[in-house]
Amino acid sequence: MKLLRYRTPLYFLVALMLVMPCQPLFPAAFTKTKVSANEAVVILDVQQHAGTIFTSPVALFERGQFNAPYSKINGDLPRRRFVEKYFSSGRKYHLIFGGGDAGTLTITNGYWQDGSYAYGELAPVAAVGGVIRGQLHALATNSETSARPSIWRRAPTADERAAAIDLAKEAFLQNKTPAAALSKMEVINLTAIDVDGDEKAELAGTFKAPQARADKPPHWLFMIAEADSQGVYGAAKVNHQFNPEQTQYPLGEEMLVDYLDIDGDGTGEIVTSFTVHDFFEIFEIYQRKKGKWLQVFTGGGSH
Ligand SMILES: [Ca+2]
Ligand SMILES: [Ca+2]
Repeated sequence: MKLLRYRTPLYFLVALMLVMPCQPLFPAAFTKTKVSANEAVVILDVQQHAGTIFTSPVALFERGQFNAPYSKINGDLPRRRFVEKYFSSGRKYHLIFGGGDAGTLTITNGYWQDGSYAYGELAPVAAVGGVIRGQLHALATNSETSARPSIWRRAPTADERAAAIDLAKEAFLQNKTPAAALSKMEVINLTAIDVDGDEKAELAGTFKAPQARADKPPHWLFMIAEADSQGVYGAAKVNHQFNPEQTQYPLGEEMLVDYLDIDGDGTGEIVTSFTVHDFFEIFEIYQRKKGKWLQVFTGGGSH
């Protein structure tokens, strides 16, 4: 009995000694497993000008939500942390173009002091070698599963283009754009994509209706158009911009970046870039939910 009373506390002491150093490890190990299972998907914009690959953050997707890459209201630290985590030299991302796996982006140098951006190198698949430049951006992500099985992005056919122009004019009229401006409407960009993998094109277009006076700001329209079962296109989402007081151009111009299925529901989310103050870009993400396109995110960018 005495022995037992002696040995019991010793046993507990030894057990405690064994457990104590382990205790902090259990929550840490558990947390680590949990974080990697729910690791944030980062979405990056990729562009190329004069041979230089430039990337900036679009958004983070975590726990079913699209979030800003970092807080812009809490000083430099959140931006620095983002850049140190995602734009560290040598970090590799899946390059996405036409919704599909387009190769690899490797970060060479990241910068946080005057924004959040990085330079990098592309190892593109043959189909997109040299294509991603100027107006044509791509996306990059750490997600293994966001890409379509194949790249699907092309210029519209004559019929698709004619349908999109009619729909854009209609949408401009609904937004009270003067007929005089409409007569000079320009197609800035029109791209056929396939967000749902049915091999039928959805159209993403940017349109500009200039005012009579060249020094006055234009009306802008970004439109997603989808065909019905008869192949007749309708405007599925319209974003009209008119900023009559603006002095800087091209404020309001919204352009397709590309698309990828971030949440894995089988329909690609469409990412656009939007020129704002001082020519800096922010990004929009459109998601089709129950047949309707919703603007689910605005933000990101290098500044
Ligand atoms: Ca389709
Ligand atoms: Ca999706």
